[in-house]
Amino acid sequence: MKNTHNKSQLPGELFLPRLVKLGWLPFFQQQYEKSAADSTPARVVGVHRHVYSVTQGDGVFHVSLAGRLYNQAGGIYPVVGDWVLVKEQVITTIFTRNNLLSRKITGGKSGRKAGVYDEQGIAANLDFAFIVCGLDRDYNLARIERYLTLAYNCGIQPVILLSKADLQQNPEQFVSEVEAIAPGVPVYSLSLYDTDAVTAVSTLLYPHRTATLIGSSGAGKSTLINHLAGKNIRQTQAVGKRVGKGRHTTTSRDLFLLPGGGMVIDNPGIREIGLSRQVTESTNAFPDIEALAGQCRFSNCTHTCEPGCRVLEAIGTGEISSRRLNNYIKLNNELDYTRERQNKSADRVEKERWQHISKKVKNLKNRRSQQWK
Ligand SMILES: Nc1nc2c(ncn2[C@@H]2O[C@H](COP(=O)(O)OP(=O)(O)OP(=O)(O)O)[C@@H](O)[C@H]2O)c(=O)[nH]1
Ligand SMILES: [Mg+2]
Ligand SMILES: [Zn+2]
Repeated sequence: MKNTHNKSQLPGELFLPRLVKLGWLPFFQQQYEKSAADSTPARVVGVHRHVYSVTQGDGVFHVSLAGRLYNQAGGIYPVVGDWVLVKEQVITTIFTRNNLLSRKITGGKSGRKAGVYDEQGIAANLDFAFIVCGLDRDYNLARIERYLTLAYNCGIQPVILLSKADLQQNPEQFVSEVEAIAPGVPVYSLSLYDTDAVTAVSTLLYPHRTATLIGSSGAGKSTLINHLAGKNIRQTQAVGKRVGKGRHTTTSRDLFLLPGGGMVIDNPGIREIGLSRQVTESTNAFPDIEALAGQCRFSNCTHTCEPGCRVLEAIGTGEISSRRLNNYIKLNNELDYTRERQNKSADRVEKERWQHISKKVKNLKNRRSQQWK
């Protein structure tokens, strides 16, 4: 590494302001002060198999990961946005993260055993998760709710960006619809042709906040990054031209410093948004349903058929749509399932699931045969 600042130089006039511009916080400073004197902090801006791009604010350096970290249980790998300590071109420490946006990748795909899942880190130490959703065929309320659940379960503030607003005559109508399903979440509509909206988004990041952009492939994430950066730093591609395996134009995760301050992380489009719960006491993506659920007659109400269910009552009056309730139940079942998996062996959960299903089928058969008697 070009810079070999030692610890005594760190609070120095040159080095510290550079790190602060990259999102350095007292939380990391405290960790740094407890670390070995001969290594220097840097932020990870790119991950490419076994090579990591890091910066200290003046250019990008390529470094590798210490074998000791590879060999720790399950391997501990840096993700984009991580703060690390570097010594002689090797990452020796990954600082404890402020937060980590991660998703579950379920089994049955890419050669993984069915039912077994992995946790995939997307980005770390974030101020916002920008959920990008196009106002074209991409527009889907249930998917937005899923992204919100993902962000909240990782303890990250979501912001919803409705891109391609120029394709709609009345984009404000979509903003209102999304605001209704995302209470308290900022919602913006954006377009290639509207610089004001891009400026509004960039002020969220000022002076040194970090956001990661998540959304489907073709939603316009890289296009927005180019607009925020004021130049074409990312390749973009028309949705219609994406064929076969090359559907994702962006294939790597990279962090960019914006000219006006702040940082953005571009990601490949996400196809599978497996939910993971990291923080237990988080804001929920469904505060309206949760508030009503607290008033149901039974504390363990499933809001499917119980008498005195306040949620079903709200469905009846149109206060809440049945689409939203179905998605709430679905996402919660998924979270319960993954949480159970964390506590029990995979085989046991699977066995219990099948026992539960066969019991249900048996009950159904009994009920049917009684009906015919
Ligand atoms: N009409 C219109 N098209 C847009 C807008 N923003 C992006 N697009 C187009 O949408 C297509 C996809 O944009 P990208 O920025 O490559 O999408 P992406 O989300 O980065 O996709 P991946 O990298 O595959 O995840 C491109 O052809 C863009 O020109 C917009 O505001 N209006
Ligand atoms: Mg892209
Ligand atoms: Zn209920």
